Amino acid sequence: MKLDLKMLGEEAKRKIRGAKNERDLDGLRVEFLGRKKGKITLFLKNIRNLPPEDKPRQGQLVNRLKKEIGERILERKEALKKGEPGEYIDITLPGKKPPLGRLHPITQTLEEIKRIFIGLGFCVVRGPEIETEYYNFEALNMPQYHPARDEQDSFYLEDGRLLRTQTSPVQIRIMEKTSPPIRIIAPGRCYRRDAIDASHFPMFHQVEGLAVDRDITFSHLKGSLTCFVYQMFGKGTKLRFRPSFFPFTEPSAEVDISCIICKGSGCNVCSQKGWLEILGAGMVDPEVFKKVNYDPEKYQGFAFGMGVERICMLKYGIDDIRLFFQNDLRFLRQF
Ligand code: 2NL
Repeated sequence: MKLDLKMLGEEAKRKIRGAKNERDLDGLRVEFLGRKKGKITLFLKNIRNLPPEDKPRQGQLVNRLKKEIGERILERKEALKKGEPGEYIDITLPGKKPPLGRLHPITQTLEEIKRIFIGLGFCVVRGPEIETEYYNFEALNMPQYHPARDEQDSFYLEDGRLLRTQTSPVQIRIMEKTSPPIRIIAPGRCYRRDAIDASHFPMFHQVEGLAVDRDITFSHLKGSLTCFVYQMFGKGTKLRFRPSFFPFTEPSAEVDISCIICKGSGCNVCSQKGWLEILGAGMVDPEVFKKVNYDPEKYQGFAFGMGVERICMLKYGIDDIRLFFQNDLRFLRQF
């Protein structure tokens, strides 16, 4: 009985604190103190059924509560008139969890690539996204009228400069300023006038790498890229170097890894080939060294370039590059 009265008191006080206007409070007065069916009034009426020795004590308790609730209703009315906020805030409730952000999957992949090459002794370098034709093409052994320089393929500015189509110009700029040995990676945004489809987007990210020293060989390239692949895709991944061509490397190779889905037996992801192309690489062409005043008789170098979106798609089994740029949280929250 005592406990019920206490709980009733708490209920009444809570509701009074939460009342938003005078009408709420009038309703509460009826609910608790109403002459006929008020919840506290009923307690008072019930006293006559109690054993005689309990009557005085209980009567005192109920009357005290009745008085207190009456006073609180009046107090709250005054407070509302003064414009105090109608809502009662329970500061003991746990707070709302703020939604946690995360890094974009491309940023995460970029960070992972950087971490691996930093571990191999490479430095991270940056350069401008707007380049001259000299740095973007000529210094890379792509002279005027080279097919890769087609205006249809690049975003040109009115002044003849263009958005870089790869991050190699950054490495040219570093070589101009620094003498060997160098070991650098150049991550960043690149731009090409490609029609958008599942594997092409006009803006994408690339990481290029370059190592120049005396006696650098193709073996150094194979060792470095094998180490990268083992860390990025797992120790059990196989690598395959296929002969290829780039104007800025000779010899050149395209590097495949054994399909991370079927492990080489053939599936949809690798189009039944068992292999996935992940990057291009080669030994720096002597013509490139001449452009930056390095003596090709004295120095050798290896270089490679990879698309970050492609690496990320292969690592996580994503089949459409456009997902990276639509900012759909249902996609982004999965990383
Ligand atoms: C690809 C692969 C590649 C390079 C980039 C490079 C940079 C300098 C000198 C020589 Cl400064 N090479 N970068 C080399 C081989 C491949 O990119 O698939 N590109 C379209």
